[in-house]
Amino acid sequence: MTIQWFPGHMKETEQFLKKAVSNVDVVMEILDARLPASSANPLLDKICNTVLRIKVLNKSDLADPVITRLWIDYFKTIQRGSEVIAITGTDTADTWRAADMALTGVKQSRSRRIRIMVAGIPNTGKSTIMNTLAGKKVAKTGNVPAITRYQQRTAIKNRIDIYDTPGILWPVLENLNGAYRLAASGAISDTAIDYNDVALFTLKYLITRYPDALKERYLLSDSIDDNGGPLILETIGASRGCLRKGGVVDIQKASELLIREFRSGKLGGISLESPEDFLSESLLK
Ligand SMILES: Nc1nc2c(ncn2[C@@H]2O[C@H](COP(=O)(O)OP(=O)(O)OP(=O)(O)O)[C@@H](O)[C@H]2O)c(=O)[nH]1
Ligand SMILES: [Mg+2]
Repeated sequence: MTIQWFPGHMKETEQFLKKAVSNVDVVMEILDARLPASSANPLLDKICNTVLRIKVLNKSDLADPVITRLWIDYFKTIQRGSEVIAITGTDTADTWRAADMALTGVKQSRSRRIRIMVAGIPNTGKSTIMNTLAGKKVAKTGNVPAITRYQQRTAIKNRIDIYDTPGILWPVLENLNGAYRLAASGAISDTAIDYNDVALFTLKYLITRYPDALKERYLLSDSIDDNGGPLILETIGASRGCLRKGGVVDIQKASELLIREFRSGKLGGISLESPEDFLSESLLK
């Protein structure tokens, strides 16, 4: 199965970013801390290669803190020179630490305001971060992708202007594991994904890496098989009342429930990829 989602406003945003990027002082690239490699947009690498950029692993409250630490080390050592920070975008102190890090390399001048651009894939928390820095709600946010459709500038304290931009993906999501992780995280519209496929992909990972979290949340028996995804969905569906007429488990509903609960952190801090996964998958290409 392939997953693709590149609506028109993303192409327009790509064109906008190409023009606008040379006029900003620094770009804060907002990644999803649960999938820092899969949520890195290769288009942004190309567009931003001449401008100062820091990586912000947002939603770190939803990620596995041990894996997030590994990612920070990975970016600092393997990708030498990358400034990187993990934050929770609703936390003011965290978010200002990220902004201060972004400003470290910026030459400041009394005659001009500083321009920070916030960019990344959909639903990683860009507008939330702008709101937190502004100290009030200036942009709409929401837990579905493509909430922001147009760029928006907001003046904040310390003579800084923040430019929030719509989340963009790239036309072909060639890495299928990466596409599934994006789908599980909520970066891809529900209309472009098959929930059952995404739930089975997510379960396979959870069974291997987070079996205890899975067992605890869904009261599963002690032994869960590596290929036990379909059975687990049956169990979740039956215990949570995801039923069709005649009491048959509705696997679609059970899949939606699992993904919804993963996205909102009900299973605890979970990361969908580690640097090791990323490196071994890159070698397979
Ligand atoms: N748990 C958690 N939720 C967050 C965090 N940051 C943002 N969110 C939530 O994530 C969802 C997406 O946030 P937005 O700020 O709208 O994301 P965006 O990147 O602007 O999305 P687009 O405009 O669609 O590209 C919202 O429901 C936010 O409340 C965070 O650090 N932790
Ligand atoms: Mg937004």
